Amino acid sequence: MSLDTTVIRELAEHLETCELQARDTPKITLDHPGMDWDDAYAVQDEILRRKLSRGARVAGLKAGLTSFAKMRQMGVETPIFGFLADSFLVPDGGECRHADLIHPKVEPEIVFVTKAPLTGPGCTIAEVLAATDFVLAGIEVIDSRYRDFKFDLKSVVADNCSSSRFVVGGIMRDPRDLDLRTTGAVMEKNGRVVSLGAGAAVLGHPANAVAMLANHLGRRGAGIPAGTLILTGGLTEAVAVEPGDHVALHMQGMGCTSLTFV
Ligand code: 0L1
Ligand code: MG
Repeated sequence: MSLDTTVIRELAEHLETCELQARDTPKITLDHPGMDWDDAYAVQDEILRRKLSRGARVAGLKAGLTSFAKMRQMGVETPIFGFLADSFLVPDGGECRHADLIHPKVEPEIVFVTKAPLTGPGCTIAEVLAATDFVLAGIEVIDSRYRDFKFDLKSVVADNCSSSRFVVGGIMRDPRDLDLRTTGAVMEKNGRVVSLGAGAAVLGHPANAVAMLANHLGRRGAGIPAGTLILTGGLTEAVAVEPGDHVALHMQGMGCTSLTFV
């Protein structure tokens, strides 16, 4: 760690205020160029602590930048991890207020829900599949707090990986019945196809994103509890949305999931 506790707290307050007030900010590493990965995750942890202290609950966890398309879009090679608060959840088919966000984008994701704890390091894709209760379709709405998307990876991690809203579908599937590598996804905006992909786009198999999350948490002395919902990362590049846009995700074998920006 290179930043002291006071600075970590100030950065968390700043970034969370930007999130809650839909205000953008220059990336935080401009003022703190020595910020390391532990500092970045400590800022994210402090944002979580602030939300929990006001009565929020953790609705799930997420892996980000797990697809080759997203890595290319961002010019990076490492996934990142964040949390989902209950206030981020939008009901399937529901509305999301665009004015509450800065410059939102949507991405199609395969969602895992665990039935047994997972711990790392050394967690494998086989352990993830054995510990998975069911999978669902999901749309993540990301909304980086950084002005004009000018950020670096540590700033993004501190900003809880741009987490903002998410929707999950209602059709639960047993991963044993599916080949998640070839599970196809088609995302439409206002009835027009804007992105399409398959599960293998996420690290070869989306369960790998869950294993990497367990290994990441294991290095920090934590794990994935049973009953955790996990967004495994966009199968495609993220797509910008405007007020009035209707976004629908058709995930093979998992039905259609949607939301409208109002
Ligand atoms: O969910 C994610 O893939 C995180 C993306 C973080 C960077 C961005 O805001 O585009
Ligand atoms: Mg995502």
